[in-house]
Amino acid sequence: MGIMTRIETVRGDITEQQVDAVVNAANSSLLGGGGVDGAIHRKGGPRILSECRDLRASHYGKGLRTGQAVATTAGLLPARWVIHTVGPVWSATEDRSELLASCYRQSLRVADELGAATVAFPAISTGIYGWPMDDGARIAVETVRTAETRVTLVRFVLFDARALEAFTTAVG
Ligand code: AR6
Repeated sequence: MGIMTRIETVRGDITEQQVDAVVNAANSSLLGGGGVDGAIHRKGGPRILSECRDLRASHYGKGLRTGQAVATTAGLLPARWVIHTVGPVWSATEDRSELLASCYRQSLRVADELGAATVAFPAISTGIYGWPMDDGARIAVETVRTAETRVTLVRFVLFDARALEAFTTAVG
């Protein structure tokens, strides 16, 4: 199934992607933050936050766990849905790679549930959460490549030249 998934890397802003779903590098509160999360809520408008609040109240009283993913609509963004996932904070002493892989896998699972065929991902955990870019890129690409999904296009949207190079190298 994953063999049907085309992978591309572009330099750009996740909020501007014309795809079915964009993935948000959120935190467990689902109530916003900086980086990608801040940009998505700023450009997407208050509807997204209001749906996140409803999700907290109905299903995630303690917050969304690291490695999990959940969808809202996309408000004013060109995409139809935002898939919020919580990356792990980088640790030098504990291997949290499986949690980072889980973010990509669970986001694709949610995309399948929504019927989203095209999905844009940021480089989850590589900003405020401190994950080394090359390793984050390797995990992202390996996980998408081996995922069982009906998603036909995964676009990695990288904010700067350095991140674009890391992901392009990982795609090979
Ligand atoms: N489009 C694409 N990539 C971006 C954008 C953008 N608009 N803005 C930043 N990046 P981060 P994290 C890159 O910090 O590390 C928030 O406060 C950025 O350069 O957004 O998972 C949340 O609420 C980096 O390479 O996410 C959490 O508390 C990558 O996207 C926490 O940050 C991810 O950086 C999550 O930290």
